[in-house]
Amino acid sequence: MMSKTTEIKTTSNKNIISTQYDLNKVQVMGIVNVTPDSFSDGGQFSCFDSALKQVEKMIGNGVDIIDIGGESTRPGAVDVSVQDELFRVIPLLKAIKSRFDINVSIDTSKAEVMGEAITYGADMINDVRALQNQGCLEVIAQSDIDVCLMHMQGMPRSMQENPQYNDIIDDILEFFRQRIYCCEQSGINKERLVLDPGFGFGKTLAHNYEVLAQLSQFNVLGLPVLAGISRKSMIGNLLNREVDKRLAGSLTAVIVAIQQGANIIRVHDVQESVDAINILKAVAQYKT
Ligand code: 7PJ
Repeated sequence: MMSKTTEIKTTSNKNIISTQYDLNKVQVMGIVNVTPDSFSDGGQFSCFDSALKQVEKMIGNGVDIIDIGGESTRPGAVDVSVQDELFRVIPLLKAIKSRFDINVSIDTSKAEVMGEAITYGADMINDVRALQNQGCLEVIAQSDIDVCLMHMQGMPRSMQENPQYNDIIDDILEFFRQRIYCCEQSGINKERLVLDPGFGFGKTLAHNYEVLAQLSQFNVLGLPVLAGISRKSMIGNLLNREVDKRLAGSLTAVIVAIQQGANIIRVHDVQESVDAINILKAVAQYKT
């Protein structure tokens, strides 16, 4: 069961300058949102039910990790209480773990949710606030699960107002170095960490494309890199497409991210993303 997670831990990327990459180790993380705003009817039961169906379908399509999110982190989103988040996420985690043999990541920034998620068998914590909230480092240090540390400038409510950087790549690298240091100081082994530049989190359209173009620079830290671009406004705003018309743009960005050394891609459209990876693999066989 843990073998897939182990793969994340052992994935190292030495292709900082060259465009070679280990396609066989690329992992697909499937997004399962259990926030009321991601379901048109908003009902808890149907939310749970349809989430479980979605998970089953993703597994059939070759997903490696299921990422469950109970807090909306969209620009302008308001805070969710611990109780609400637990209520949305934990029953689904339990249900998935009792039915399927699949790695589960919990997308949360709350120490209490992290603790419960660990108790009920989560394989990874995906934190858009990179364990900066109170108590998070301690909870993670007491466990042995993997953690995704994401970069965000500002907070969801206001992060898109006027993001500014000296040099976005250097600034994100410096953030990663600091967070890795804090993790290690707290007793969290570096081998447990995954890094994510956080597309759309306190970044203009130009910032997002610069990060995508330069993604391989984050491999210098020797940790797996996760890219979450699927259906985001960096696709929609560039192409002028509503959220349900962003598949072609999302897939193209996924392919670029993989060619730039991404080890994990976080996507809504698992089947299509696995297809894209399989095309890359077929081509890679004949590369000289
Ligand atoms: C990300 C995330 C991302 C990681 C969200 C959305 C917004 N976690 N959670 N990376 N985005 N690690 O999916 O559009 O990019 S929520």
